Amino acid sequence: MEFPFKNVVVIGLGISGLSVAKKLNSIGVNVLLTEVKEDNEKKRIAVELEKKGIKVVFGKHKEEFLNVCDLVIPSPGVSIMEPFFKKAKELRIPIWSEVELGYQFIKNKNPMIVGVTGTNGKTTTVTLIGEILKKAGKKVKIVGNIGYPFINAVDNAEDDSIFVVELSSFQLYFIKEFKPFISCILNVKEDHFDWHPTFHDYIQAKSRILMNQTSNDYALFNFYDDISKKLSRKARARIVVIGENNPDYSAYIKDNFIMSNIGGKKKVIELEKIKLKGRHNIINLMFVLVTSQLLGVREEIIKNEVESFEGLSHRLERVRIHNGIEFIDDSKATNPSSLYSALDAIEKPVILLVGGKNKGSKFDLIATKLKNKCKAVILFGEAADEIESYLGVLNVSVIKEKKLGDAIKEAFGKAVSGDVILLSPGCASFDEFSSYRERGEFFKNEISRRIGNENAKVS
Ligand code: UMA
Repeated sequence: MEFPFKNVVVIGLGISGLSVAKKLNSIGVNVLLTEVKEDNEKKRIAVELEKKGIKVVFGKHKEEFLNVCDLVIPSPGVSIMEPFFKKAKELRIPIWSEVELGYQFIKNKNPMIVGVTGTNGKTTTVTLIGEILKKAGKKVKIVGNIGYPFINAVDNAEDDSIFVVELSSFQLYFIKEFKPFISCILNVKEDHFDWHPTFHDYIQAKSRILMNQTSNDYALFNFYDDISKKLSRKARARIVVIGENNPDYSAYIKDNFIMSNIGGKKKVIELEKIKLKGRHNIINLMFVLVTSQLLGVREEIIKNEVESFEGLSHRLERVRIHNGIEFIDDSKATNPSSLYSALDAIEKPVILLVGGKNKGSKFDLIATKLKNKCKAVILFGEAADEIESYLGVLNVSVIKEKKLGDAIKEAFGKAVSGDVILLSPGCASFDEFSSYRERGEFFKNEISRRIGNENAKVS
């Protein structure tokens, strides 16, 4: 491909920015990489990049960088409220996300792309679709928000490769031509108020997954979810509906089976055979089923993969059972709606560990759920006081701790046989940890430490 831009400013030296800078540099584009945070690791990487001719500037994203610039590619984590964008727009400099850049490199090959977005459940859905396609013998690239930039997968893509792309609102915000053959909007709940100025802005960003699709493409919607359902009105692609017991829908639940209408009405997956917990996961599986069927995968393969899938780490992951107490790591629940789904999925009395760094979410809808489901609520981290203010009016008794470690200690003191100790924070982890993964691992290690490995019984 003849790349049309000579001078590109890349914002952020993380996974995304690093991949973009290297790719553009490899095709002879002048890259200036601007990064606010200067630490030893980033300085080390910067030295390597400078050797290749990539200019790295630490500190504020200065407007003067735009003087010699014909394209800006921000990392997903750079909020739309960053003033640099305003200036770039004033100067009419195009802004692309890394996903758009990746698309530009392969668009002439008419690529087969499955794009999955939604507030919760994206990684689970994308992973399972990818696994099923692999089992069916397809050449699959699982990329995007899952942690592997799209741009890294374009070089060795073959004509019959299928890209399964996890898409955050941050990545969709700056697409231009990116067009999936199959789009999935799993659900849209309040989240990321630290990036988007309003919920409307977040919804708009999610809906951009539809904007370049045509009547040759498919758009899958979740009719259990009000906003996903509403967004179906924007679709130009063929609409595929996932929903509750309605035989006109493409996938629905009946007689304890996930039913499919693709290629004739039939029962495909028996709910009892599914290992994943929670209603929200059944909906994710319906998306997986329909997407795989649309791509021509045999039912038997889909059924086997879905039934044997035990879920991903830190997502309602049963860590162990000890003395009748079950420990569940749901550290990936970084917003209230995800916490809600977790509580919905658990039948036993819950001792809940909730808190961390709030992303501007409200906890009012969760409050009643907490009151009904939780035996004890242990708040921790920066958001503890704020969450407490939502619970106060409901007379839910809470304990507050500064650190997760202390909250876990409290939970051990409260739990008896038959209880669940659930880490489902409803908040980001960045006040105490570098990621939800690190927070989840800390939880698991603390449990092991407190129980002692030899006593622990995993079942
Ligand atoms: N930075 C700036 N200026 C800013 C903001 C950030 O210079 O205004 C710098 C940071 O100091 C840091 C770098 O930019 O050095 C980080 O960029 P980033 O936060 O975009 O992180 P990456 O490492 O590039 O990872 C990104 C996605 N991160 C986010 O969306 C926050 C990863 O999704 C994604 O896996 C990766 O690209 C590959 O595509 C993570 C995520 O948390 C998992 N996503 C959100 C979520 O799932 O809720 C949307």
